[in-house]
Amino acid sequence: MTNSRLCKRAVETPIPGPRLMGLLALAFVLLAMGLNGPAFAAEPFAWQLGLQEPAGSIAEKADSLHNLLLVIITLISVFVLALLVYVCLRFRASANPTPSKTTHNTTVEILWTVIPVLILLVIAVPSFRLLYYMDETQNTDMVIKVTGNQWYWNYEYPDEELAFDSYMIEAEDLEPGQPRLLSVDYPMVVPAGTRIKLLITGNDVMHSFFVPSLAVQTYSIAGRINEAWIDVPEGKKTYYGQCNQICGINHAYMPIVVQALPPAEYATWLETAKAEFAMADREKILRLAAAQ
Ligand SMILES: [Cu+2]
Repeated sequence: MTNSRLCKRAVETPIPGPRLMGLLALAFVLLAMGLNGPAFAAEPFAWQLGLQEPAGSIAEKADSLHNLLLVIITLISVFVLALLVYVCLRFRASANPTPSKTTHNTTVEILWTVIPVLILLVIAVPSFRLLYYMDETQNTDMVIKVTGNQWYWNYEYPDEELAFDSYMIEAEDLEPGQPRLLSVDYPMVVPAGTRIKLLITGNDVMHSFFVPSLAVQTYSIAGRINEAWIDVPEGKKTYYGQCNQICGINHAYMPIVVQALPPAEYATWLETAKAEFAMADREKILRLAAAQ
């Protein structure tokens, strides 16, 4: 297409009126609301607006803090924009030919120092409350050790003496209903309605254990163990996440799947997992080594 034809088309295309733009915006919002993901899985969905639906007490608190901040930053942005527009119109050269030479105004200076400090204090209270809440790893029911590797995760259940690797399922091997780039062969299975302490570490480069709906995002660093906890709600549900620390060529291909099962189903899974993923009997290995 030549330039002149492009220009012609641009001229011919009518600019949508404000009413049409409003309708489009409304349609967009309705579409985003209607395209919610399935209730049994926590994953991103097409045309998503905002955060994933929060799961568990940490995510709910993080979500409400996010919503509070959104209101505050919107009000501040609108206020600053209104000031800018007012200044541009009121003090433009034609409307204000002899500008004032004022350089200081004590009242205004005190106000623009004190008000932001007060806003920051208002934000700090719920923010610190959430930080300390996320730190309460002592009130948990069980422990899972999570190890980031290039490029897969390893989940270890120290109390059950089992551990297994979790690899992404390639696109051609996906079964119907399994999301692409998010499904794994062996998910981290957890009992629903429990608080789980995560011990997150790494085996090579830095990774990050990130499950948005559970509001956990913790670095996995070799030689260091980071603590976090998740509050898995009641009900059978799958929570999807990804490594979100750029960790090499297959960074995008080490998703995280947390599969919450009701207690009875979890117990059944535990039996099969123990048979399949039992860790080596350390005592036996040491005895054998000593006998040689
Ligand atoms: Cu990684």
